[in-house]
Amino acid sequence: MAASKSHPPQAPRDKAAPAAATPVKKIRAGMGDVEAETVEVWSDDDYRRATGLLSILREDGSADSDALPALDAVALRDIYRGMVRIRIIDDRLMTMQRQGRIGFYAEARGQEAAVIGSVAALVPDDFVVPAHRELGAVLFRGLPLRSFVAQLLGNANDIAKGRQMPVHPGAPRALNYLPPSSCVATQLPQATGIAWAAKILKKKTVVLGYLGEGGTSAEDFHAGVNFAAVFRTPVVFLCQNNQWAISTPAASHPACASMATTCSRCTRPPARRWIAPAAATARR
Ligand SMILES: Cc1ncc(C[n+]2csc(CCOP(=O)(O)OP(=O)(O)O)c2C)c(N)n1
Ligand SMILES: [Mg+2]
Repeated sequence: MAASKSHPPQAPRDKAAPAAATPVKKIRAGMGDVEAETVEVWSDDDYRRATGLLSILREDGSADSDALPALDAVALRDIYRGMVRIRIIDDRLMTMQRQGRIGFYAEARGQEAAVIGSVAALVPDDFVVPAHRELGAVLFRGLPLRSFVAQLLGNANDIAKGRQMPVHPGAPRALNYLPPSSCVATQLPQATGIAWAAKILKKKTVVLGYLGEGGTSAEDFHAGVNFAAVFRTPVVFLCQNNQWAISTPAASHPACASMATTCSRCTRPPARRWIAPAAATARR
C-alpha cells in the first residue's frame, strides 16, 4: 500500500476556506524521488515560456537584437568555424559517397546552425545523443577529423575497425557523445535514460537528444518524450525539421498543425500530470 505521505497534496477539507487561500508548494518530485509529497507547480508564465516560440531570426532574415544571446568573440568564432567545417566536409564526403568510395553519408547542409548552435550551448559534462546528421557536433566537441574519416572508410585507424556502418563514429568517452542513431528515434528513450540516471545521481548533467521531424511519427519519440515529461528528466529534444523524411514530406505525417505542437503536447509541465508519483508508489 502507498504510504499516505506519497500522495499529492490535498486541499484542506474545510469547505468554508476559499481555494485561493491554499498556499502553492514548490517541491520537486519525479522518478528517483517518488516519496516526495508534492510536485513542482508551474506558473502560467513558466508554462508559456516552456511551450511558446522564441524566434531570434525574423521572417525577412534580420535578427531581433534584443533576443540575441550574449556571446563573446571567441565563442562566435568557434561556432562559425564549426558551421563552416560542416559545409566543407559535407561537400567533399558527399562527393566521395557518390563516387562509391564511402558506403553511406548523411550531410547537414542548411542545418549547420542548428547543430553547432545547440552543441555550443552545452558544457563538456553534458551528453549529446545524436540522430544521423549531427556529425559536426562531435567534431565541435573535439573528435579529430582524421578519426572521423577513418570511420567512414572503416580502415585500420577506425576505433571500430570497420564493424560499424559509415557515418556512425564512436567517440572517446570523455566527449560524452553517443554513436549516431540512424534507426529513427531509437536514440530518444536512451537520451531520457541518461538524463534520468544523471538526475538519480544528482548530477547537473543535461542531455541533448536530436531528431529529425520524421522521428516525431516513430513510437520511440513518444516513449522518450513522454517518459521525460512524466519523470522530469533533464533532457532537451531538438527536432530539426528539414521538411522531408526521405521521400515523405513533413506536411503529410504528423496529425498536429506543426512539429512544435507534436512535441509540446507530450511535454506538458508536471503540475498537470501530478498523479504520476503517487501511481508509481502505489504499484510497489
Ligand atoms: C526505425 C526506422 N524506420 C525507418 C528507417 C528508414 N529511414 C532512414 S532515414 C528516414 C527518414 C528520417 O527522416 P527525419 O527523421 O526527418 O530525418 P532526416 O533524415 O530528414 O534528417 C527513414 C524513414 C530507419 N532508419 N529506422
Ligand atoms: Mg527530416
